[in-house]
Amino acid sequence: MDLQKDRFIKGKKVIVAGSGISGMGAVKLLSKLQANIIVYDENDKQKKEEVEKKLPDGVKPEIVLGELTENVLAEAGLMVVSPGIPLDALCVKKAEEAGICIWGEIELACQCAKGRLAAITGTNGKTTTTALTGEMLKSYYDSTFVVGNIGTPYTSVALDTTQDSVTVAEISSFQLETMKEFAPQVTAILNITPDHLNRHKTLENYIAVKESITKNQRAGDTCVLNYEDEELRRFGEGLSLEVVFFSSRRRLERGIYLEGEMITWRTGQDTIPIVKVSELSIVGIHNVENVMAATAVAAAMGVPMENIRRTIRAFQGVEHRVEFVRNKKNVLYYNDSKGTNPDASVQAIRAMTRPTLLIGGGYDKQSEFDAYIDAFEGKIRYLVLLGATKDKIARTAREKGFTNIIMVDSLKEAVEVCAERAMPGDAVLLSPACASWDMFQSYEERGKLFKEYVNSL
Ligand code: UMA
Repeated sequence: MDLQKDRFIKGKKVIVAGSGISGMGAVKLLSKLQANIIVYDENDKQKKEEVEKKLPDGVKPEIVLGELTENVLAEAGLMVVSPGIPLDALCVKKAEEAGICIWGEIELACQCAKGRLAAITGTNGKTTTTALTGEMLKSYYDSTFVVGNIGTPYTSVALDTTQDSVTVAEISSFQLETMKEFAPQVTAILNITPDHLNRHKTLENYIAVKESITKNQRAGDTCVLNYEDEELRRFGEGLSLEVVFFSSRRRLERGIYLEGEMITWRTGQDTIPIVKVSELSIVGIHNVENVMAATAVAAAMGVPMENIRRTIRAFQGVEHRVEFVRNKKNVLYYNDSKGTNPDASVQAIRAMTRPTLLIGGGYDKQSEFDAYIDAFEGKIRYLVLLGATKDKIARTAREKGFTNIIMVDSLKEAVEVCAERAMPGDAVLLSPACASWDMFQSYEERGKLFKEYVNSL
């Protein structure tokens, strides 16, 4: 590792591609390793001063916006790529042609971090599972880090880790594409349903990239998998690792499953009751699965079962994931801005127990919305649509006989329309089934604005 760092980093020219939060994390780490940093961002609509404001204190790298020229590429040894930049982006292609080594931001962090690492991926549930696993680790270990797609770049804390640290990372398919030596001791793949197909092109590519999370694991390492996902079951049966399966639908010979109300773990000899479903504050069967996965990951990281139980009972969930916002005139408002693909939103719709006004639509990832509409099951009173996908979703809904559709131009208008039409006893749910990037910086911004509009009703 030190060899790699010396070769590519200390005193060397390193290009950080992307000036978002990953890029800034990478700059922080690279400046401590005394690299000669260039921050590159394709977006030339932003000003250099805006990028400067985001930089860590006292760090003044060169900033290049727009075109990546040969001059900038000359003599660079490494390009650290942010997850939002696809590998076929022009800047990456140019760097490759110039013989520059390409690392993702997570790979850079792994090359520099110490201690043990658990990495969690999957199409849905990874933020909740990572947050819960993080709480379990914190209940037992003094030095715990919770990083990755959840919002804290791994690079921003990698140099604070020690041999005694434990880290749990939420890892997206975008981040997996650029892994080289990334080797977590424990991994989990929660589920795989079609997502980000505009980037990965085919479902096969997307599955392969998700499963590559295990590629550098060694005998004795653990991989936690959802038995009810046929692809993952097949994958797990072929792995020569310690595989822990979990299932919310059947009893397993070995693994974690539901025995009536009780989440139960059957190991070789023992049957261990964990907690009852009624003890969870987070709702829905998908959250039972998240609890099962977090339990398996934390146990593999050495957390005693008593700490795991205590943490599960106290866990209140994460922001933007079926988050209760407000009760106004007996209408309950929920923020599920993190419903960024149809499958995530299906889970949120299923978790609703009242007649619901649903706000959907957003950035076009070329998803299909049949499952989203099928999940309505007579429960959705109005579908309020906005964003790039609104016509596509409306078409699918009409084809399936759902016509209570209202088109709006902004999230504010969506909230107002819902407030006008909702009756006491209803719920209003923002669960767009789409990413936010057509109208907002991020799903967090979308969720925060939703809460602001709801709270000012
Ligand atoms: N950019 C380019 N060229 C491109 C694309 C982007 O220069 O071709 C620039 C943009 O102009 C922008 C910067 O790159 O200035 C943004 O980089 P980024 O998109 O990688 O975003 P970050 O702010 O670094 O946030 C990323 C993750 N974003 C994405 O993967 C899109 C965050 O996940 C993550 O929390 C953060 O790193 C820390 O690890 C968000 C997300 O939506 C939550 N993730 C997707 C998901 O969960 O479905 C994968």
